[in-house]
Amino acid sequence: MELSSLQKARYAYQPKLPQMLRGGIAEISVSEGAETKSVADCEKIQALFPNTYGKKEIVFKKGTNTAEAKKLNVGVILSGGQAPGGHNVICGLYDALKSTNPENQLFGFKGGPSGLIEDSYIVFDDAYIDAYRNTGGFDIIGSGRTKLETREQFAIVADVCKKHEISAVVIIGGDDSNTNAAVLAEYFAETNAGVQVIGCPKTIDGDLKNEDIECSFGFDTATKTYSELIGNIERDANSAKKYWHFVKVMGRSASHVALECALETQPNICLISEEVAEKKMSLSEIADYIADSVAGRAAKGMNFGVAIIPEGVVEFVPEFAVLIAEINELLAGAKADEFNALPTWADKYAFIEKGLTKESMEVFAILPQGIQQQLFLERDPHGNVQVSLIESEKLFSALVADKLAARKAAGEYKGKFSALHHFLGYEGRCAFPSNFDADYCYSLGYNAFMLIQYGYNGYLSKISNLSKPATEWVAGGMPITKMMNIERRHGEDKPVIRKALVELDGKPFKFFEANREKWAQETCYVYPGAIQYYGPAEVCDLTTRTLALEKAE
Ligand code: FBP
Repeated sequence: MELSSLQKARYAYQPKLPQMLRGGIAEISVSEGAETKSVADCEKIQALFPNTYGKKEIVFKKGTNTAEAKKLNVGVILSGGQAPGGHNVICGLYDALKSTNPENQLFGFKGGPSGLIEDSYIVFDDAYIDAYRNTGGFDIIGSGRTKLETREQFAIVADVCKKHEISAVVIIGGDDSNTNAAVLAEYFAETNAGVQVIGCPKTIDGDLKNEDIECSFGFDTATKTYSELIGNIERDANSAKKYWHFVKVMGRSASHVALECALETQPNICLISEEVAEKKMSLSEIADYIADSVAGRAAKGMNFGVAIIPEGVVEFVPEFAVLIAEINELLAGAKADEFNALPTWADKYAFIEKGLTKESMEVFAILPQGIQQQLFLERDPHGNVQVSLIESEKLFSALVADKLAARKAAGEYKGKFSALHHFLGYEGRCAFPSNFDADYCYSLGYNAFMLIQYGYNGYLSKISNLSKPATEWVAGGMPITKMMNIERRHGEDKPVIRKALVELDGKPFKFFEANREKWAQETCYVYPGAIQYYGPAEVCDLTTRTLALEKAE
């Protein structure tokens, strides 16, 4: 493989650890805090996790290491969507493991959780690990979205661990994967399997966040990458002065990514899905809101602008959610075949008109034909609409164009509206990790080893105080059950880690809310430029605006 100059240079970067993890494993001791309880539904969670519930929060500190330095084999998996820094979690884990005892072995199970079931693995060595230090992507061992959730699967994992004398598994994943990590930890405890499970918080979406997890890794790099591109688009818009750019950004459900990008770049418009749901906004109201900015700017001679659209927004529009539910119902079972057999779109449209309620048909009718067809033609294997494939950036620009045409006809608008569309998603998920993510991830991995060495099971590797320099970060662990509550999923009550949506009374949203009117009518763009890896710390080690605002004293 040919290496870029940056890749070679990044190999040499030494990630920063919190002070308490520096100076060698022999000098790290542990301090146990209070017993924990889950954020809600305590009795139910306790009943489901009798062996791992209520354990103590722990913090590492400088002191004599009292853990037994026995030989250890550890397994690790990457789970779910890529997030910059995943390689460094593995590097930190590997370095801690090997510095304790060079005989220790790290098994990387390939292709995500399925690697554990299929016993597909590699054993890392220095040369292999060194080729991935401080790099983006998950290609070190690959990832996957298979869920580890049944007792049959757990029994296979126990056998695989036994075969390789693995006494701990590190699961690097999002809310679902860490939920499954907690269930697996409970299974191992109940069956005395002699295997510990440690989770690490990953996802660019930023929705694995709570009072213990200040942010998931990958969010920093992904939002900086998107913000660079949005800043470039803003500069182009401000140069050419002839286009409105509609930029959809990744984030399956929560709008943390969109909000952070807006805080970084100050676009004219940024939709926040959680606000759309809270205010029960209709598609027409959202389109009017954007059209007001387009028209206001046009009146001042500015026929250009930038609008950020969060990936998941349509699901948060109440009338759209009802429409999707009705379409799923309309095409359930054999009715899908009947629909697919209809020869023309006109025939299909008549079928749809007959099957939807009047209200949903009104919503359907205002959609551009391309989106209407997407809703019916591109469905998942269960026949459901694939909401994530809906090109919402095109949807909103089309709805805005309709609004503006109506305003023009009424003599209320005289501008020009020419829209361009972008989707920023995969280009941010595997970028070289920022210094923040490189440091944070390496620390998470190193810290995961400390939790293993001290014998903890069902814990999340926790690094906090993240808005401060890395030396002041705090390393420790939190029982995963503390973050759980009961939620209804697919018709069943399930213990899960609560997904964190954007808080409308939180400081990041409040800051955005206080400024957005000005951004909508004027041109207040900020051009963040590329991620800086070398240079002054105030440029290179900057955290996200979200974290800085949340932790502002
Ligand atoms: P995770 O929650 O697994 O970290 O993945 C998040 C994400 O990147 C979303 O932003 C996006 O909607 C989704 O994955 C895309 O999934 P896929 O990689 O399967 O296309």
